[in-house]
Amino acid sequence: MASQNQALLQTIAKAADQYPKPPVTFGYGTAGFRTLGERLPSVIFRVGMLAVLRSQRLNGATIGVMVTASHNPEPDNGVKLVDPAGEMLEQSWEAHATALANCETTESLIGTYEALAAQLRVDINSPASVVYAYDTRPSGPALIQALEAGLGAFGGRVKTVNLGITTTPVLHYVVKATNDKSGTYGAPTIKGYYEKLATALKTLVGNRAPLAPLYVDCANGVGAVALEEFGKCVEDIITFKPLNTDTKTKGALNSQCGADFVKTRQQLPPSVAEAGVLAKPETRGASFDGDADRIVYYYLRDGKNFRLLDGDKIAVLAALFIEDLVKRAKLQAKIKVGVVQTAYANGSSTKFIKERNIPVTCTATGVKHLHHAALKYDVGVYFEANGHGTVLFSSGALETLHKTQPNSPEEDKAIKNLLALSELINQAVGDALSDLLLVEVVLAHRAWGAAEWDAGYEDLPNRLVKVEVPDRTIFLTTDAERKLTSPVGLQKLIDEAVAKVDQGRSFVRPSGTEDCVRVYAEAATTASTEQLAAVVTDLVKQAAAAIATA
Ligand code: NG1
Ligand code: ZN
Repeated sequence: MASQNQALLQTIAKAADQYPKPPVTFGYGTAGFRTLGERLPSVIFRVGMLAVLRSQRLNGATIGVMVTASHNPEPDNGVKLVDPAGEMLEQSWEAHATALANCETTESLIGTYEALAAQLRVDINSPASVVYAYDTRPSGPALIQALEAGLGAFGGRVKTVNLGITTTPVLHYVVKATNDKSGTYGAPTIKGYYEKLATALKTLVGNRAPLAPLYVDCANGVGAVALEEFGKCVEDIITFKPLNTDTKTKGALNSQCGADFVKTRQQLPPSVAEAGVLAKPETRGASFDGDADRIVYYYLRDGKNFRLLDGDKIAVLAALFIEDLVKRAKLQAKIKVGVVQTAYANGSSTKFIKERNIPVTCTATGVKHLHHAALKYDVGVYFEANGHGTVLFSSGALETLHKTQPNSPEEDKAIKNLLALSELINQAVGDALSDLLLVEVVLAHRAWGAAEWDAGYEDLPNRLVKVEVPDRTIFLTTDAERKLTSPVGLQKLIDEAVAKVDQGRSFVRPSGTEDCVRVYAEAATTASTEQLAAVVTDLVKQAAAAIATA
C-alpha cells in the first residue's frame, strides 16, 4: 500500500507542478476562497485534492465544488466546498483548505497532504465522488480546468460529474440529492431540481389564476440561465420578465444591478428604472445576486417611490404564513416555527415578529450560523437582511405532517400545503429562485400585492458603513457580534453614543469577506441614523489609529 500511495502522490505532484502558487496568502472564510480569478488556479487545483480527501473521509459520499464569487465584481472568482447533505463544508476542514492553499511548493503541498490524510486516517487510494459547477465569470473555464487537473490526478479512483454553468443553490441541491439514498429528495440533476420546484408550485397554486408576471433582474449572471430554463417548466403558472440577462458582455456582471446593489444603495438598478416597467403600482420586481442565492424584492409605491422588500420582509412573510398554516392544521402544539436573523436585521422586523409570539434567534453573520440555529426549530425560517436565506423543516416536523390524520378538509389542505412548501423551499441552502416562488405563493394565497406585504411594519432608517482600518483583526466581538470586546473601551463609547439617540442601535464587526470593519446604525429618524453612524465610524477610526501608532 505504501508504494501505491507513493505512486499516486508522485502523479499528483507532477500535475500540481503545472499550478504553482502565486505570492499571495489565501484564507478559507465564510464565502470559501475569494479573490481575483487570475490568482486562483493553484487554489482550485488544491481544492480538488481536498474534495477527494473529504469524500474519502466520508466513505465515498459525494462532495460539491462551486466556482463562483457571487456578488463580487467580475474579475473576482472564488470556490466553496459543499458537504454531502448539501450544507457548507464542516468548519474544522476550513483550516485544512487554508493549509493546502498556502503551501509554497509542490513538495510542501504533497507533504502536507500526506500528513493530513494520515491524521484523518484516510486511505488516499480509496474511491471518491465529486460534483462541480461554475458561474458565468470569464475566469470560470480556466479554473474548472485547474479543478479537473486536481481531480484527474487521482485517475479512476474519483467519480466526477460536471454540471457546467449553473447556480450555487442548484449545485447544493444536486449534492444533497446524489447522497440521498432513499431516493425521495429528487433526481440528482439540474432538471430534477426544476421539476421538483415546478411540482410543488403546482400543488401550492392549485386552481388559482396564473400568478402576476414578475420582473427579475438577473445581475447579468447565472441566474439568467436558470430563470430561462426553469421558466419553461412553469410557463402556465407564472411568467418571468427577465432583465439584465447579458452574461457575455465583459464587465456587465453585478455592475449597477443585482441584489447587492439594490440592498446597499436602496434604489432600483438604473437599467430597471429606465425600462420603466414598474410604473404600475401593482407590478413588482426582484433582483438576484451574481450566483442566484440571494434575492430582494421591490416596487414603486404610488408608481413613484422606491420601496425595498429585503430578506427581513421575506422572513416575516414566510414565518407568518407558515404559522397560519400550522394553526389551520391544528398542529401548534407539535410544530414550533422560529425565525433566525443576524444583527443586521432591521429592528422593526425583529419587534414585529416577537410581538406575534414567534421566537427570534440572533446569530453571527454568515449563513452557516443561521442555518445551524434554524435547525433547532421544527420549522426554522432564516434570512440575512441582504436576501440570503431559506426555511428548514425538521425531520420531526415532516414526520408529524405525514402521520397526522386530518379532521376536516381545511386541516387536510393546510397539511398538504405545508408538505408542498417543504418541497418548494430549498432545504440545503438559500436559493433566489426557490425563495421567489415562496414569496409568490404566499402573496397568491393572501391575495396580496407588494403594498399589502410591505404594510406589516416600517423599517427603521439604517446605515451600513465600510471603514478601512490598518488592522481589522484587532476588532473582536461577542453576543452574536453585537458587542466589541476589543479594542478595550470602545464598546462603552459606542453604548454612550447609542443611548443619546431615540430607538438607536449600532454595532461594529470586522468583515469576513472584505478587508474592512463594518459599522451598522439605525434610529428613529434618518438624520439621527446618519449622525449615529458618523459618530461610531469616528470612534472606530480613532481606536484603530491609536492602536496602530502605539
Ligand atoms: P461580511 O463581509 O462578513 O460582512 C458579507 C455579508 C454577509 C454574508 C457574507 C457572505 C453583510 C453586512 N454582510 O459578510 O451577510 O452574506 O458577505 O457572502 O451583508
Ligand atoms: Zn451569492
